Formats: sequence, C-alpha cells, structure tokens
Amino acid sequence: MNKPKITSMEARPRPELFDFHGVGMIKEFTENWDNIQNFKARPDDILIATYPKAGTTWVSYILDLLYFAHMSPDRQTSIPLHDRVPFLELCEPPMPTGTDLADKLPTTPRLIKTHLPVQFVPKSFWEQRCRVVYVARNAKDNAVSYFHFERMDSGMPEPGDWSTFLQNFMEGKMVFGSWYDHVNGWWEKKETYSNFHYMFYEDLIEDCGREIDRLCSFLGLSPSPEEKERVKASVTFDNMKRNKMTNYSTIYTMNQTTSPFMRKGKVGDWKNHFTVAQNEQFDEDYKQKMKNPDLKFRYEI
Ligand code: PPS
Repeated sequence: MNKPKITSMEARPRPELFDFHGVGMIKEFTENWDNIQNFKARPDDILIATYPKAGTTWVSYILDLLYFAHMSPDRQTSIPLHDRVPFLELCEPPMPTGTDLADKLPTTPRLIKTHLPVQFVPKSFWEQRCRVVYVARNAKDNAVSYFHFERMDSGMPEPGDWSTFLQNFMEGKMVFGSWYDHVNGWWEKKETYSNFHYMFYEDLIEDCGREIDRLCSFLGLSPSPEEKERVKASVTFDNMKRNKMTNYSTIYTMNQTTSPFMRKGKVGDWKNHFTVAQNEQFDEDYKQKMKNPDLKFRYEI
C-alpha cells in the first residue's frame, strides 16, 4: 500500500526539546551541525542574529530592501524573504538546508539569519570579520510572541499553556536556550568584536526611520531620502502583514489561523498575558539573571 503523502506538518508529531551542549534544541537545528560549523562565511556577509521572535524578519526585510530593492521587481514579488535571507541552522526536509541556500545565494552581500547563541556561531564569521546585526527584544514581549509562535508552528515543540510556557522560558528550557544567556552572550561579544551593531525591537517601534539611519551608518550605506522613505513605508507592520513574501504564509508548518506570524507587532502586549503574580515572580527572577547594568530593556514606550 502506498503511504499517504504528508501535506501538512499537523500530521507529524511535534519535535522534542533536548539538551545540546547546554542549550535547548530540536533536531531541525542540529542535524546539519557539521555543515553549519564548517560554513564558509565571506568577508562581506552580514549576519542577522536574534533570539527567536525579537524582530528578525523586520530587520531582515529592512536590510534586504536597503541592498536589493533596486534589483528586478520580480525578486520582491516572487521570492519569499526566507529564501532571500537563509536561516543558517535550519534543516527541515524537504526544504533545502540553510547552509545550502546560503551557499547558493547569488547576491552580494549575503544576508544570513541565525538564532544561534553566540558560542555556536561558525568561526568563519569571526575570522572573516563579517558584519553582525543583533536584534534584542524585552523578555516579556519576547516570551509572549514565542508562546503564540509555538502554538501556530507545528515544527516547534508543544508550548503547553501560558503559565507552563512562561515557567519554561524563565528556566531557559526553550529552543535556542535561555533568553537571558542569549541577549547577554551577544552583548558581551559586542565588547570584543567591533563589526557589530546591537539594536532593540523597542527602538524600531519608537522610530523606525532613526533605526534605519543607524543601520545605514553602520553598514556604510547612503540611500537617498526617497529610497529611505520607500524602505520605511514597505516595512510597516501592516504592509509586512499583507505582503505574502514577508508574512510566512508560504511555510506549510505554520497555521496562521491559530495565530498569525505577523501577530501584533507591539511593545507591551505582555500586559495582556502576565497575571500580577506572574509578573512579580518574573521580575524577581529577572533581577537575579540580568546583572549587567549596561544592558537595559524597555517594557513600554
Ligand atoms: S522569527 O520566527 O524568530 O524569525 O520571528 P521574528 O521575525 O524574530 O519575530 C516576529 C515578531 O516580530 C513582529 N514583527 C514586527 N513588529 C512590528 N513591525 C514590523 N514591521 C514587524 N515585523 C515583524 C511580529 O509581529 C512578531 O511579534 P508579535 O509580538 O508576535 O506580533
């Protein structure tokens, strides 16, 4: 008897989280490990690094437009962003692996996305002195966004209910590990690696134009005022939510009726999720884990 063709990930069991060198992972991000670690970065590559749900897609799209908006209009309308900006560690057949996609990218520079904690980044990125853009988002909104993402993406572990998920988040039992270790680890890297731009989701929400200017000055780009306005208009939440090339509607593991990928795009949605008791417990735990006075987040703006 022929096996039924799997057309939806809903038919497959959800992946299990396991410990991988001290970091929570699922096999979709570790199966291609040798190729990831041996990845050959080029000096002009730009690595976009984030903890999941911190604004990766937003910044990827900004960079893609800044560099390539002038290329054929087909590119913007027919190639999903996740193919233009490969996800380095992804290995989820039948999709091509992130390393294969990156190897085949025809553009210069190559924009490459990763959620890896800093200690797992392939060494060639550092050896080649690649530019790195890290985006961080406040822990509470990041947790809420991650919760809804796990609900809707059957390629991720089952999140359980909100209080179970929040407890796991505080304990770092998450895919790509602890938020606290991630944002701190990358922040410390900034101290020793100069080709680095550390940015915040909250700043983007507050003033996207200013953040585009900062990105341009880091990257040595000087778009005309009209080009910059076009980028700014294209990357609004509403436009990215409508745009099939940026809203992940092409990814079959994501059930966007459970929760859309472009969900709310706000600072402070955590207030609609945290109970008073959860918030107090979270703040207490946060103080213990976030000792670096220089790394500060905003929870409302
Ligand atoms: S992923 O899966 O890790 O790559 O997700 P990521 O892109 O990092 O994060 C998704 C969240 O970013 C929000 N987002 C935006 N907010 C405001 N403006 C724009 N343009 C924008 N683009 C993406 C997206 O809505 C997710 O956040 P939540 O809070 O869930 O809405």
